[in-house]
Amino acid sequence: MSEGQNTPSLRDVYRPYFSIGAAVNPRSLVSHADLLRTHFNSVTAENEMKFEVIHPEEDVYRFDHADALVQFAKDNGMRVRGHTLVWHNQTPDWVFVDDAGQPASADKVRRRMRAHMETVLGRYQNDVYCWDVVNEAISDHADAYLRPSRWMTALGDGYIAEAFRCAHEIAPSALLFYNDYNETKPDKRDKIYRLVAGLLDEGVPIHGIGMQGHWMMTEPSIEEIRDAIEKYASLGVQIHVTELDISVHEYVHEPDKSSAAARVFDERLEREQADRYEQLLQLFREYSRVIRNVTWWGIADDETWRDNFPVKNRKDWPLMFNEQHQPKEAFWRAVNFAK
Ligand code: HAH
Repeated sequence: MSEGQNTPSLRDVYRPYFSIGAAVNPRSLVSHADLLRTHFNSVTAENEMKFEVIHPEEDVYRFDHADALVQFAKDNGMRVRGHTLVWHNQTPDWVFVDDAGQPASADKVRRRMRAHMETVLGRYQNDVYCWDVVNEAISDHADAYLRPSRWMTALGDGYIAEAFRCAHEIAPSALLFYNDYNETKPDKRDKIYRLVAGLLDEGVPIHGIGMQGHWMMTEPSIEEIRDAIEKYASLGVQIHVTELDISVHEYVHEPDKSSAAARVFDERLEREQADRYEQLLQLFREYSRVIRNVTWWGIADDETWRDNFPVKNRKDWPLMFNEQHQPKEAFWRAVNFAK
């Protein structure tokens, strides 16, 4: 069956609740353009606005891919979520070293952070309405609070507050988010809460929490997700689900990755995943007062980072459209709810 007149638009069905987003890349903007135009009204760059891509050398900015994404969004009446400014990953070494190859001074790193934001936030001032200013700054370990990172080494724990203040000065009308994964695990959830509560107490401009939503079929439980939403919402900030996907595999931790069994995405699995998505979207609708955007980390199952995470070369089927770009059972459950 092809995408016919009778397929409702996900974004139109969800208009009363929140905007519907997808992470895109230069290839999928072409190969998945029809699905994007029909079902989505928000896009996030999967990689093209990350530091190492957009600002690979101190005097070199590469805007071609990000510009194309912004143009696609404009042409199709979509909004753009910016991802991401300050992160321990996919940030080039030059940011943290001086001409002699030694760790750069705090002042130097601070100036570089500002220059990066002035150029990137400045360029997209009118096109990107919100930014993941800081990504994944909280530790996954129970005995640690912040994740060690080169930003923190250079600037101290205050780097997070600095990043938000700087972003706000440069783009005063942008909505500024803190974004993280494992955001529903009680220990990490409470640390994210503590971080954002502390920033708000200090008067730091932060407007939202991004819950990445890289989840599995049974974990986290709906109750855990609800508890996290409640806790974050109690801070008075908005929530975006920024990187949603539901892997059909068990999560596999480091040493035994190779033993992870492959699966076939059969009818039973498709139905189980649809049950999961039905519950999730019902929960999100219930909290639509605070959840203002839900973004999938991809568009259709033919192209997903989950094929290589957490296990390399293991096919996964985490999204709402199948490998042929047709709506999956999860899609029909998402649009056919009792209003
Ligand atoms: C996210 N990290 C990042 O925010 C996103 O930019 C990236 O493209 C994919 C997922 C999730 C993550 C990871 O990459 C590695 C370990 C844990 C979690």
